[in-house]
Amino acid sequence: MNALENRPKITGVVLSGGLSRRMGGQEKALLKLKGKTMIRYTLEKLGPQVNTLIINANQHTEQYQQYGYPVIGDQFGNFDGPLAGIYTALSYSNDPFLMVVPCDSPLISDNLVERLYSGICNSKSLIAVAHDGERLQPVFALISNQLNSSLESYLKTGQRKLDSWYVENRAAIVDFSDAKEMFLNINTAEDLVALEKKL
Ligand SMILES: Nc1nc2c(ncn2[C@@H]2O[C@H](COP(=O)(O)OP(=O)(O)OP(=O)(O)O)[C@@H](O)[C@H]2O)c(=O)[nH]1
Ligand SMILES: [Mg+2]
Repeated sequence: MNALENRPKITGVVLSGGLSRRMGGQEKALLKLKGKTMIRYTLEKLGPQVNTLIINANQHTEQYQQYGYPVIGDQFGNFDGPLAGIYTALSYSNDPFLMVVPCDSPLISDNLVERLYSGICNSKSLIAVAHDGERLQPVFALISNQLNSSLESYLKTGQRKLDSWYVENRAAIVDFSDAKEMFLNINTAEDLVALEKKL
């Protein structure tokens, strides 16, 4: 049976609500890598692993809408960081789980969601977050929709750090040290050129 039929529904969100300062303010998800925008790589990889896709972006909404998925802007703060995007997506989605990925890591693996979902099942935690063997990768996480109000309270206290919200909720940490290339993160024009050469 298909993995999607065996588990609760999952909305996938591509977080693309940042300012791309290290890219000189150019919306990095919309930059091309081998003729294809970075966000398209992410959407194509994540799409088959989830039931619904949404894009979280605060600028260039019309361009994002061309991918055919709902585009939602942050409902909290003003470029207050990735947790604001996660809160926005949790509020928007009615599915039991939200799969969060960033817009600037185009090499995500085909079994990312499956492995994080196993982390949830094995731990009974409401969050599973990826670890690359050296450090936590907090924008690669599977989060239960039950945590919507916990996150709202956390943000209202003025806190913005993903890591400490995960600790507060006893997130399960899932080891991806065997697949760490997926966390390659394109923040600068040099990063983009280097990956283009590698592919
Ligand atoms: N929704 C939302 N997402 C954000 C925000 N800031 C960063 N992100 C997302 O979080 C992920 C990691 O962001 P970074 O690469 O660290 O930051 P960035 O703002 O995109 O780029 P820099 O300005 O160069 O740091 C990316 O997918 C960003 O789009 C924000 O204020 N709101
Ligand atoms: Mg980044």
